[in-house]
Amino acid sequence: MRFLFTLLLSVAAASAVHLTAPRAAAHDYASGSIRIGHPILAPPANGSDVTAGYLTLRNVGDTPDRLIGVSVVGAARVEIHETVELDGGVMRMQRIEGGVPIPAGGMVTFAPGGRHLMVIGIAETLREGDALPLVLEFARAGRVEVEAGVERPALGSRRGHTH
Ligand SMILES: [Cu+2]
Repeated sequence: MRFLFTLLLSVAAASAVHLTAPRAAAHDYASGSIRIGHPILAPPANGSDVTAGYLTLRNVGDTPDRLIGVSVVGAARVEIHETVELDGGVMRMQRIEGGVPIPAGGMVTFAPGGRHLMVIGIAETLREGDALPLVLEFARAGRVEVEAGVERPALGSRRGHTH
């Protein structure tokens, strides 16, 4: 775990010196009652095959749904993690098991400093402006493939990758 810790700190450090690339408008997707907002992957540190992914999930229906599976084409696996702040301000990352509920009329945010996708074993070197297919599977809305652009997250990147 120490290796991963060091790696992720260097992701945060590397992100801090990236120039902001010009971006097209945020891209959004729909499947059934689920709206998927602006899926992105943070640019990995040089040589790293691990990074974090962020997006928003909105349920515009009147029935609860659940995110039950995530994969990225070109990565070995994706875990759902949550960054929590312990007593004394120490940040720790933990894996969320059993999927993520999306309440009827509710929104679930994956963002730096909180819940995020941990993308592990990325086969190719990713740079800002690249994109990978991200496959989300919902209990009700089913399976949907979106495009996750490689982009530096806008908010709270200082805290995004601290274990
Ligand atoms: Cu994580």
